[in-house]
Amino acid sequence: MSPDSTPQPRTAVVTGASSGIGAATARALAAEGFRVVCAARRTDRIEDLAEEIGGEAVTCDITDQASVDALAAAVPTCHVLVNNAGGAVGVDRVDGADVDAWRWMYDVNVLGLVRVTKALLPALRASGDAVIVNVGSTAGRWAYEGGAGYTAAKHGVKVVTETLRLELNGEPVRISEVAPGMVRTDEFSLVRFGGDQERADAVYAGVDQPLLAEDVADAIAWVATRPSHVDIDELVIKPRAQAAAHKVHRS
Ligand code: 8X3
Repeated sequence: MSPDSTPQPRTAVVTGASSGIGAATARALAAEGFRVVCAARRTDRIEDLAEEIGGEAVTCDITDQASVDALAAAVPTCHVLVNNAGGAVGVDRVDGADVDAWRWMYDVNVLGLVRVTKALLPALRASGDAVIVNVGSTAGRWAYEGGAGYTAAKHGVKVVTETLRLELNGEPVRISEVAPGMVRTDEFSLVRFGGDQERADAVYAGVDQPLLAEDVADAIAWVATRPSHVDIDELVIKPRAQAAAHKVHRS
């Protein structure tokens, strides 16, 4: 409460907010009444988004400790942290692994999440009632050929989430994982295939309605707005057409 007793909006931080699931989540949380801190590397994009939703833009590269420290310094109290930033590069088999690409995937998906979580935990604790939502993946549940650089990292997200839940037990900070399957966004597959639009489009070819970023954002906002005593450990969300990594109905 402010001195005049006007309720202050609760603060949410979303990483990777410049596009896709992150941008959609920032919008969904703003619609739920949060003041949303949009964090990402691309300043112009997050400034536009922050203006649209009445939030704040903080330029942040989660692979850089000083950048993450600056984000934490800008957020003294945080009620919701959505660790969304991440990504995949390549579809190397293990016997052809590009180790630098694998290192990048571990850094952005796992270490980046750890850097941000560690830096923001004091602000989350200070809120007295916080939720961390880690955006995992069905890649954190299933192996598939050519996927190990990414699936290993996303399995890492799952295990870090489970471990932190044990370590935070008794504190007013819940931790959840929302794990999407096939989501058609502008960038995920394009980045994975180094900008090859044809290969990126082929991922979704013939699939009747892959998930959209807004579908996942809706799930994240739901997880983040449960009553304080309700912890959603994990939520796996896929399109109807996808039963498993190798079982996708295509027309
Ligand atoms: C899910 C993407 O390609 O690993 O995040 O199924 S994929």
